[in-house]
Amino acid sequence: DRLPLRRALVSVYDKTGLTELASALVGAGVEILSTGSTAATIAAAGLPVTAVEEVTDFPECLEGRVKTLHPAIHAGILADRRKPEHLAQLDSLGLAPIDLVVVNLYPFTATVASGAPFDACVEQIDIGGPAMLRAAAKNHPGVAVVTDPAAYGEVATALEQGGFTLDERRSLAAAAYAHTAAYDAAVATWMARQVEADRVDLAASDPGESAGPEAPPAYVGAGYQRLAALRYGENPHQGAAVYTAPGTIGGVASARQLSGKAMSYNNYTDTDAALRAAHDHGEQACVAIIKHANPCGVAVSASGDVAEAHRKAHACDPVSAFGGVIATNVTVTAAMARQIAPIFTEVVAAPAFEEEAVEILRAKKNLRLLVVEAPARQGWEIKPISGGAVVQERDTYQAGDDDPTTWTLAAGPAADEATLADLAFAWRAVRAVKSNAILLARDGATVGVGMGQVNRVDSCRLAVERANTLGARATGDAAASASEPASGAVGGADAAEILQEAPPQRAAGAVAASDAFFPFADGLQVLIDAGVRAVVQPGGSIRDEEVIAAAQAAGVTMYLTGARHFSH
Ligand code: 93A
Repeated sequence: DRLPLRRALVSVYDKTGLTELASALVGAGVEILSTGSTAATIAAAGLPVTAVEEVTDFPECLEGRVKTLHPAIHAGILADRRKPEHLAQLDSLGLAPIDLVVVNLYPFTATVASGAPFDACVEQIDIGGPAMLRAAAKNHPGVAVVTDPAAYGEVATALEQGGFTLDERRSLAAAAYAHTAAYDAAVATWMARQVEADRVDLAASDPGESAGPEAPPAYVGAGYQRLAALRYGENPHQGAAVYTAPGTIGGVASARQLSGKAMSYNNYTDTDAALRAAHDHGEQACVAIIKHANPCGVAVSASGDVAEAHRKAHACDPVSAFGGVIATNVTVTAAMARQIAPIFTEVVAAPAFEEEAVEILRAKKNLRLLVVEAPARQGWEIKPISGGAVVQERDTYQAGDDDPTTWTLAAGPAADEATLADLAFAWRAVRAVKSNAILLARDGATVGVGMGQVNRVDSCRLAVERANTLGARATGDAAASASEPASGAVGGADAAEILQEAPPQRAAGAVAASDAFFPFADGLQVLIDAGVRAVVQPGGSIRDEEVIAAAQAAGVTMYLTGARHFSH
């Protein structure tokens, strides 16, 4: 299925490897059509080249804005070789098919990064290049498309072998679409920021002295695009920058900021965790409040009232919610905004905000408002390890194991509808908690979260303790956090008022979820002793029998999911 290459369109901003490519093409008898300075470079190397203008019979015009945007070019790229009528039409129009498109685009991101003025950046938005790449990629059954000088070697090899195979053309097409998608995402993100910067005082967004480190070459080579330098990383002595991943649309990296200070490194990671938590509950309106990558509270509203979900999420742990990041999967209403306003909050992220909500929250100069559709669901998660990296597919809910209708009742009476709904909520929410994770919930809200412990029994103790004694312990914490410079908004009166809201003894009657199996019955026993009445967990321990027997003896309902959701 190799298709011979007879005619190539070459139009490249980056002239790296161009003469070598052109001479390989000419050597194999391929006719080269080319634009302005690309054609000039090829001709200067003493190689034959046909100017695009000769094919279009139309001059390059508007300072180069219109070069290849012409039916004579696009018909040549888009004609379906498998359809005789397409080829006949080309013939009758006096046109010939184009078998190979080699285009690399105007350096938009580099121009933005250089600090060029607005109009200069706009001028570097390539229009004709992406049009050809997308056309050639669409017609990959007959056309090969190349965007990266690093792939010119593959062209030379293909020429020796009589052309590209269909599989090769398909991979090239996929790479071309990933490239144009990332290119447009970079333009869209930049432009949205400009629009907002005109409306809002984003002066504080200046990252200052720090230029931030460059991403490792492998990331850049893979199409990661630098979005901005950050003031610093996890700590002030660490340089940092934010990049968008190739081909990813949406997600926190390309969020649209409506107001507030510049996003920090920790804001980005906490917002990502908050979005992931808020978007794990399907169609239900959900609010997640995150601090240091762990939830201070997650809640849904059965009636779709986002303000109610926020009140419930906040009540889980009002102390920790100070300085937290709030995310929701639905529009932030004015009512929710009024609740948030008195609480010192770093970021509010949502797919949309009511206009009045923006007005209310914009008054808080430091609060960052982000418009984000949803976190990325597909793709890879990359974690560096010394000497390399580990890569995994993203964890998502797989209906097979996460759907309560597939759970196995291992102990106690079958849950009634309301209890099962709470168990399902707890099971979805526990994925947002760093392992070992134990989460207590009732009425669609978390009431006690035990996170990040190195054994499960301590997580159980922590979850119960937080559910029962948070209000009592909170006084000291609130005073401490009020003295931190960043939490100036936490007045003593506010704090005292909110602390009153934490109802004591919430573990009794709650349901619990465990992100992985109970290796012993001891952790479960802590929950049972606290009055937890139903538990969901993956099961699969060699001591399952012992664990199930403990639940059975206490009359506690226990479901096994078969799946686990570690998050480290
Ligand atoms: O200005 S454009 O958006 N209009 C076009 O018709 C067009 N055709 C090719 N940009 C266009 N190109 C781009 O020009 C290519 O993507 C490439 O980056 C560049 C090559 O121009 P030259 O050969 O003059 O250096």
